[in-house]
Amino acid sequence: MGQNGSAPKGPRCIALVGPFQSGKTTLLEAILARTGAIQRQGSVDAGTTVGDASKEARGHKMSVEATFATGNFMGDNYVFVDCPGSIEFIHDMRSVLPAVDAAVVVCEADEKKVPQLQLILRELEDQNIPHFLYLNKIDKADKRVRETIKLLQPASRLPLLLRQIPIWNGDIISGFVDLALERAYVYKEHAPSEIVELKGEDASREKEARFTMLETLADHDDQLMEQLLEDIEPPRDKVFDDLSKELRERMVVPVLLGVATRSNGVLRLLKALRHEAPGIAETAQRLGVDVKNEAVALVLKTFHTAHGGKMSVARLLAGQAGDGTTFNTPEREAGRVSGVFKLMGQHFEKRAQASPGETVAFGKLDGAKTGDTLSTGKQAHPSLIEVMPYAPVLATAVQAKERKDDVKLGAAFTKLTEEDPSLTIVHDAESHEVVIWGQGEMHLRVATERLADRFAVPVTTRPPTVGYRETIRKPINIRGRHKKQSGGHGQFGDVVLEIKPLPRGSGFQFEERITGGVVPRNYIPAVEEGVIDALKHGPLGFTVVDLHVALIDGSYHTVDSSDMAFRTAGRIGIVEGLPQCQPVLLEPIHEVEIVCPSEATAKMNAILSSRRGQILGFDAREGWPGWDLVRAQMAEAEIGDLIIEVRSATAGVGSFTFKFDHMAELTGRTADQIIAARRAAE
Ligand SMILES: Nc1nc2c(ncn2[C@@H]2O[C@H](COP(=O)(O)OP(=O)(O)OP(=O)(O)O)[C@@H](O)[C@H]2O)c(=O)[nH]1
Ligand SMILES: [Mg+2]
Repeated sequence: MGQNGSAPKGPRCIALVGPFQSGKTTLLEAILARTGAIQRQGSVDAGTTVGDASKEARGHKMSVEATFATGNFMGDNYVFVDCPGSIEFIHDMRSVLPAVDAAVVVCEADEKKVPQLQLILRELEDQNIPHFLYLNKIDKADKRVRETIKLLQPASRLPLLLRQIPIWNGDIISGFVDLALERAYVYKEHAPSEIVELKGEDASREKEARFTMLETLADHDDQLMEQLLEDIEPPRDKVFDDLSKELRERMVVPVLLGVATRSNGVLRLLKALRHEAPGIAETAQRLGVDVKNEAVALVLKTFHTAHGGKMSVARLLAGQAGDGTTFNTPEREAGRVSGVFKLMGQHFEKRAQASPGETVAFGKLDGAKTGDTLSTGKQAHPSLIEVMPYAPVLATAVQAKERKDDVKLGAAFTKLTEEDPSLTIVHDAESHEVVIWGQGEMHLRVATERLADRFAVPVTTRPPTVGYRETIRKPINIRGRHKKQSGGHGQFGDVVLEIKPLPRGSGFQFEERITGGVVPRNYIPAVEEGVIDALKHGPLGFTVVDLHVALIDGSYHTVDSSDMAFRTAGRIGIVEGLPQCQPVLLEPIHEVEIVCPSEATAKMNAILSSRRGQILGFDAREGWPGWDLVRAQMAEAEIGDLIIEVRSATAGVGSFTFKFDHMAELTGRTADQIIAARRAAE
């Protein structure tokens, strides 16, 4: 496919991804200005960009969700999706990637961001998504581009293919040479670069760099290899064909240079997308869309408008869809489209029906969720992608600031998790807390801000209660006697209980060994109830577990005994008995698996030891060269904010999963503090 040849026509969807703060939102702004979608390029620092328009994003000066913006370039319709860079908000990128034709990975010449880059490239490699690298912020470059490529290459499994070299003016990059076109350009601020003569040292550097580019391309093209060996200059169209083919077949990652804040390198990027990136036909094929006269769409994001209407941002992969189209998912009815909208950041505009390849918002698909495959055929189209659950790493307990908002809070949670599937809401039956689980500190902060800003339910937060328990270490026999004689009917129950510790994880067992009817059969269940009741709140303040209670003796009164009296007697036995059984605190211990770049493994070691962690072993992380996996056992209380330390020791990329393992005895100062805190809270 030559520069002027049969580039795919029609609507495209392009993701802008990349490490934290690399300039994606700025690049989107530059693209929109360049394509005339907006009058003037705004800036992140001034809070005037199309992306990051929500209160939370502006407030934190970072992207916290994907922004969709529509533009037109040389007659084709494009939707660009500006994805957040922080790993805590990676869910929005994951939901969008499967449906895009290509991604532009915006990155910087910054060694610290290489692991993040690797993480993102992984996603693209695993999902077979063609991608360019846009090496941004070259206005701040302090190294040679070739060195930067060397620095970044380990993050990519595919070879990075430098397509442009900079023109230096002293210490400043003032323009670039395009190695495929063999033309030199000087950058103009907020205007297309100007062609200049390629001469002198730049011309010889160009020859050398172009040869390197062609050599890489020739790795997958024997004919080109022959031409290079025989010193034959390959025709320009042939080079463009190879560039396009090798991008689409995921053999190389072309690298372009730029300065997003000044809109430098943006036109070349757009042209490369236009001529080289695949279009909807190829993308539908990659996804395995089965086109049989029906509309098929993938839901990329869900949001609720200020007036409460649900919007499903979707890419139409085949067929037509408009007002009144009824969509289904493989599992359920998605609903009837009420309104098709063009997206421009937080603004959406009603438009006519959508055609294949277009990315729009559909109104009122109440049964649709992010990740759903929508279709209109008699039989629902099978799911195109597998939606993976998100492992949460941090939790906060939340409560409506005002009691009257409790009901509203429930509805707000539904919308919140619809918009962000990487949040999980858990109602803890024991502590009566509502806990939000998420991907990190900022993620949870933004979630609570959204509850207030978007859904009008201000909340207070606090750390969730740890699931402590207590048990006993010594057996005892004890009498529980309840006798009341207050005129008229009295109350009488009398039991003897044998209380014994059980091994960890046994829970609670009850047994009756009454002989001779000293406690009549019909009262025995009441005794057990009384015991269970008392075990909910042991002498240390926690639920008592891992013990065996036997009813071994007792007495009754023909008139005054009752279920109630025996229940009380059972409870008294436990309340009076347990303090004599050497009660001890139990804390939940989890098995934790931390993944991190190998440079950070020693730091993980230190973090784990400082948090009473027991390291079980280190391994190389399977399939992840340069990464380690550290396994440890750790107390739940220490896992609480572990992610904050892990992230700060790994430039934001480390993470972990955890799973309950066992309860362990806890004594000493830490235990005393926990017990005292519990008493104070009660
Ligand atoms: N010097 C320079 N600064 C830039 C350039 N592009 C972006 N910036 C600055 O880098 C900072 C981050 O830019 P954003 O566009 O918000 O980056 P982002 O990748 O969208 O950030 P997240 O979405 O939060 O990951 C802002 O202060 C920008 O002004 C550039 O080309 N040169
Ligand atoms: Mg951004």
